Amino acid sequence: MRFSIDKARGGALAMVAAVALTVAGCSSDGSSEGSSGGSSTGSDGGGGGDANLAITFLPKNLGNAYFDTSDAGGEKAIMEFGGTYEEVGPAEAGPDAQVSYINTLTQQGVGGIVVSANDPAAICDALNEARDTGVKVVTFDSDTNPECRDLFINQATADGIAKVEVDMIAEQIGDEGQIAILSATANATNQNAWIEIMKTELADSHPNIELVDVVYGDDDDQTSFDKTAALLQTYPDLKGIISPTTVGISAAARYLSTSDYKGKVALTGLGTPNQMREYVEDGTVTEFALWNPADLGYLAAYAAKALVEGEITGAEGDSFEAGDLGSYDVGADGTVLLGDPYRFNADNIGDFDF
Ligand code: RAM
Repeated sequence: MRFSIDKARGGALAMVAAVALTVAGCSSDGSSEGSSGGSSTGSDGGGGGDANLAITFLPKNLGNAYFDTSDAGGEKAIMEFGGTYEEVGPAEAGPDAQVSYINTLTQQGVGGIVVSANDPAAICDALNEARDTGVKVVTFDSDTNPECRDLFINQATADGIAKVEVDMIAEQIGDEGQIAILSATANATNQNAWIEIMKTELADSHPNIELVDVVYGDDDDQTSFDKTAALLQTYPDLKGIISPTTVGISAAARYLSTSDYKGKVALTGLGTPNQMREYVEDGTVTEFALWNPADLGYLAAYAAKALVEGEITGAEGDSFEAGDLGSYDVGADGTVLLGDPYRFNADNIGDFDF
């Protein structure tokens, strides 16, 4: 079975290796400022002559299994090409929570920052100040406005991600009834783009499904759990929930699994197999989707390397090598596409470990 569908040469191996790295413990503690909060591996320089291959990953927040896996993929790539890996980030996802980390990285003179943005605009000034000093900026997972970064590594098209989620909920509730969305933070670029397309897709192709509410769990486990409980109380006829965030869907599944709603209210969206396995096995969840976060981080690290080494500028038509994943092209708006979303269910979830 191929996972990152078009580009999976060695992708499964990268995934397994990345899981091993995650288990080995690459993530940072949740509170420290700047690079002191991150782990550091690899060695300086080696792969790029004089190029500054000190590359730091800055996730939306620390303590999120999705980013543990994606950033481990980045670490694997950086170790392959002989750079220096670090991960820093805020304990809680918030629109400008990453600004102080970006400023510190700029002062430290890193070569590249790989960041998933909690807000399309709030970190722009800090990123552009970094770029003015020569730092290359790659967004991955959740973009900023395009003028604030050199490249965006997109996990899958927004249309594809929105459509798979709408298709899954429609299949699970018989294409009719009330549904709600439990999202991440209210400003998240990625979730907001997907939600807008989901609304259009529902209106165009599923006239008997009514989206009654969109609520925000802030990519915080307890907030997402509480928002799930509130949704079920507020809407007694609710037939299903879409949660386009790995934090939200796992918290919602945990709530449903011990409630009277288990097996009656459908839950789907975007999750990691390891966080969702028990809820698929106990019948709380039928099917959900995601891409390979380890491949996403791995690709983003190689993109940063290509920028730092001056091999590409991020212009449309540029192409670069991404280790085991092969060659990638830069598309419109400085975007590189990883692949397609993938559906996980009882038949295949045992094949995955991340
Ligand atoms: C959460 C984050 C991340 C998103 C995944 C699906 O981990 O919000 O940005 O891509 O869910």
